[in-house]
Amino acid sequence: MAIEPPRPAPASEPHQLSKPVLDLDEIQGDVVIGLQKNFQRFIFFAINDVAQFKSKMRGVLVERITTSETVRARDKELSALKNYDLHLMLPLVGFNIAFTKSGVDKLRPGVDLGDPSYDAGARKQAKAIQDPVSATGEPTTWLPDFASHAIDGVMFVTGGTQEDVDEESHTVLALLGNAVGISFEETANVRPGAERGHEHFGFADGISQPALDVTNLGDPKPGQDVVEPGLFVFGYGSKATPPVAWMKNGSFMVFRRLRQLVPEFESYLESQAATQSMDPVLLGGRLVGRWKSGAPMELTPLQDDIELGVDQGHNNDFDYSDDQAQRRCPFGAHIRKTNPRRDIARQFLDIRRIIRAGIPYGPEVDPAETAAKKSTGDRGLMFVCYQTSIVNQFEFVQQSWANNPAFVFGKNHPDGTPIKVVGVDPIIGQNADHSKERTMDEPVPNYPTGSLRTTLHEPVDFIVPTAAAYFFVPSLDALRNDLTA
Ligand code: N7H
Repeated sequence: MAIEPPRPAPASEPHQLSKPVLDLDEIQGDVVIGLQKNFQRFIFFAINDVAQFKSKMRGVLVERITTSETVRARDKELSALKNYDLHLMLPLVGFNIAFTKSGVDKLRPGVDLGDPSYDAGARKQAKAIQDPVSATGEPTTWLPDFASHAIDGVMFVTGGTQEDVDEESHTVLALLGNAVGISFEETANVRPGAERGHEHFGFADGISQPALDVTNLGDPKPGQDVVEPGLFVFGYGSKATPPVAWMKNGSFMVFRRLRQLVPEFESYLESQAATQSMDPVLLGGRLVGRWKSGAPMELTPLQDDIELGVDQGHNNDFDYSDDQAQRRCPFGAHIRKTNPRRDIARQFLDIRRIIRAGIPYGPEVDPAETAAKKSTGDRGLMFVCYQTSIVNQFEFVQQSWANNPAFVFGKNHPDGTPIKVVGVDPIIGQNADHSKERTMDEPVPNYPTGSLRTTLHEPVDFIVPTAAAYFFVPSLDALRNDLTA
């Protein structure tokens, strides 16, 4: 297998010799580490003048791209300054760019990047992943403004403040001039105050990611599975020889704008918990697999543990292997459905992993919405994930795991009888065609020791897909040469 030439390693670390070195100067910053972001502007665009776009990209824009190396250096600076609150003052502007199939076709007509789902695009794939679609397969819940415009690419502009993001967005758009037209744009932002780092249902996010088996991204955290880098970046490991040579140091990106029905979710927790004589906070945690603090059910099933929630040395250090009767974390919980850890063999797990880089969007819940138990504001998650196969990674997790009520397979009740319906993922599972009743096997009220159980009924999809697109995120070299020749 051809990999990057290994860097000479000290004699005391012979095991390092076979590991690849990621070319962090070539990989865009959001892919393997994640751009630092309080605010993120998503600028979806169409290329109107190919020659002009190529010349601006090659000439000036590529120099503005934030690489993974820059992101890594900023992370180091930030952690050094954390105790002094000075990190808030660092200039953290980031800029990345990616292209849909139609965008790549304009820049390199006829090239095939080898991923059928990328080729088809998110709109055509909506039906396959059971998003709500019309009889003709058109998504029915997408924002008309997004759905009605052609999208050749997206620019991510990130920063510490709204002003920084506005300024950089203005600069890159001015540089591009008439070369592009804006199809849709929106600024997302982390939630305020103590909710920072939490998504709109209130749960801490961005805790668990796969670690890459490379020499130059630091050591894995306890509990973090180490996986081969070819699953996320072309040019390494299993993807040492990409379908097209210039895909090296690139990645596929999935974008989904997921509206979250927060008052509806809260009100469901209240009413359902009442029927089970349990605390709604606990029920919420069991649907997700973590308490709001981030503390995993697997390690603290009966009460939240705020210190554990933020303790990166422990908050991801579990693998379900000693919880085969789902006494601690339900098989159907969101994080167990989307990363079943040792519920399945590594050879079937690693190939499905994704690197997530989402950010919340929209206003906080209004008291009137809480009172009415109904969303009027539009809020949710700009879900972003990276992988080298959209069909085998994101789509597989969404369709064959989250939406599939039978997954995880082969689990038994404490009396040894098979569990037929583990449940649709209560957070992201889509059941738009109502082909199956949404239920989840839930060993309440007498977990973690008893053998009684109940079935939770989930009448609503609490997440509504309102936009989606599939992109390729090229290396800087490809942007300087192959895509702009
Ligand atoms: Fe999920 N949530 O708030 O409930 N997610 N997610 N996700 N998600 C995770 O462990 C959430 C979505 C994964 O390794 C946490 O970092 C919400 C999609 C995976 O143990 C929380 C939305 C897909 C993991 C949420 C949403 C995934 C994960 C715990 C949409 C893929 C890691 C924090 C609005 C198809 C699992 C953490 C692991 C974790 C929530 C979307 C997948 C709190 C609200 C679309 C792989």
